[in-house]
Amino acid sequence: MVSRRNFLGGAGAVTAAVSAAAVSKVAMAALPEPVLQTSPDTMPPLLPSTGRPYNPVVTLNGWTLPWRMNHGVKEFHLVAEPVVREMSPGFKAHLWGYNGQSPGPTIEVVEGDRVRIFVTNKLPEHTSIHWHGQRLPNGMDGVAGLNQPAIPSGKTFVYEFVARRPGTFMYHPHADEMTQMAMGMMGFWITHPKQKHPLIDEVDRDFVFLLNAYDIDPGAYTPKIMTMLDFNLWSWNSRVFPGIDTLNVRKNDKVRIRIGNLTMTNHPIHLHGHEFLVTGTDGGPTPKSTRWYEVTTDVAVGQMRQIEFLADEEGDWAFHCHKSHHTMNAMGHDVPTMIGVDHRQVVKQITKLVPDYMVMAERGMADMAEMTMPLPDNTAPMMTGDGPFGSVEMGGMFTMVKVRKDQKPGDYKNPGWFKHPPGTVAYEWTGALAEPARFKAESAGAMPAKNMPATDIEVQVRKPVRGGGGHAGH
Ligand SMILES: [Cu+2]
Repeated sequence: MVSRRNFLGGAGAVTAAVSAAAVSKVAMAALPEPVLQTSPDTMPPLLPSTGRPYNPVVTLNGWTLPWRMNHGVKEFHLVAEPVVREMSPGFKAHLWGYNGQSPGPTIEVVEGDRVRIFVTNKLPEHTSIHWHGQRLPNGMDGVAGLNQPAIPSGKTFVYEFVARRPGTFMYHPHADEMTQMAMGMMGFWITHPKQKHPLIDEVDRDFVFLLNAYDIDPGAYTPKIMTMLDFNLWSWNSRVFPGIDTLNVRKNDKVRIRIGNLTMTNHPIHLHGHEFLVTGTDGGPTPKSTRWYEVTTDVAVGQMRQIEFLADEEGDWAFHCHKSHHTMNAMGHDVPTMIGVDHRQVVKQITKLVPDYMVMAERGMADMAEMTMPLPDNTAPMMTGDGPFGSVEMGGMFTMVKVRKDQKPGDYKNPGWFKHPPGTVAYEWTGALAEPARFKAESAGAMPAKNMPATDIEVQVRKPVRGGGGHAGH
């Protein structure tokens, strides 16, 4: 729901109220009314009501900022402020963002538009906005100290420039950048082409999201801003699975997805079931001769990537970062690997001291998704998400592209789980297994088993088999 300025809810309200008081009411009255978003839902595409027409994008778990047309200039009003962001159901973070949410709203304009952006600072410290990737006058580039004085708390600055080249851009502070980006200040910017462009195809669905990361201790609300690499929440638009909406499309839709990376590491983004082309980068549309099909594309820090594919296979297709630690939620990374270790003697000793002691990960980590160890009040389970066949055992940067033949054009609603045609789901085999095929060399005894190096160290292990594998043979 988009609401007008009246949002000061949640525990971030104290800081917000204090700094908001510093912004004069008279000054605000002359500005375009700042539009606020209080919900983390995906807003349907915002069709342009004034200015040149274009096909709007859909921001995953986000929204597009409406503008006011003032003598041919598109005027937007961004308010930098503390926000409460629901990162997944039941888990809220106290972030900094724009107009009620983190990330801020997507700004959509058309190539050649003159754009004026009012930026009101309701943070407890100064800020600025850098318009990442844009051609603009040097003094509008937003690097505090270099291109402009920083915007003090309580003040409003104006940025104005012509959106010169079509493409995919981002915006973020360039003042106390480490803190402000770790707190969630960022947003997306799309400049649509003003006419048919030889390198920019029209598509049926056009999705955008930012890659961002947070380090929030389980039970806490505020990110640890000093973290450089070991983040525990890998998010898309400040949401973690199962909080990230699915990308719902109609079969045979041409789909574009634009991704920007404002974390501190690269993310190989992987789509199941389809091949895509990288049709655009931070520098604009890619020449056709440079495009090749892929199923994974790496998005490095500070980059934008635009992928396109024909959604011609029905189903619920996983779409995620391929770094497996990035499809996990809050977890410690210093836990030793326990696979194959028989804890039973140790557990007996420990439970004398700690009655509720629970052994983790002696058969792998999959049990983590189902186990019932109590979590602190405010956090996201490490891996979770119920699918039609059980736990999906994922977190973080994971969602699905849902392709359906009966999804209506322009309908972005989640169609539910895919109904598989009979005989098209992997199933348990209960018949006899055929003799394994062997290579000739193996049967000729290239390395007979009796010559295998023996070990005289007795290791207490159990096979990692569900249902407590036997101890026989030791
Ligand atoms: Cu990643």
